[in-house]
Amino acid sequence: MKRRVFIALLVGSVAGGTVRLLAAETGREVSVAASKFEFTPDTVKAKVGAPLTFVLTSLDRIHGFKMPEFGLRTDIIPDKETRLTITPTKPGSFAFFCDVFCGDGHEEMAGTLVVEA
Ligand SMILES: [Cu+2]
Repeated sequence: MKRRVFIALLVGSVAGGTVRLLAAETGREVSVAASKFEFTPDTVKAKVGAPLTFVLTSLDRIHGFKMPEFGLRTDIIPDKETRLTITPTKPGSFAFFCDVFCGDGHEEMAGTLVVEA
């Protein structure tokens, strides 16, 4: 009897691990193109608890992609896809912006991640 309970727990924990593994995957993908001096699109929607992968490309030069609320940043390099996966844990609007100086309009180069519950 004890042995049967132990096996049931083992299966349960393996199943739980699989679910966590899936949740850690890339989820929905959203392509965002960086160019002087904008992100296209500049508004991206996400859902709490659902992984979202930004697929970042640059149309001209090196840009940056920074999301302070998520503690993330990356360079966006021309002719290369840069992927960044997040799993939002709370609803709200969160800024992302370029943090590599790219010219006179650099300060305006920003967008918003809108996370819905
Ligand atoms: Cu810039």
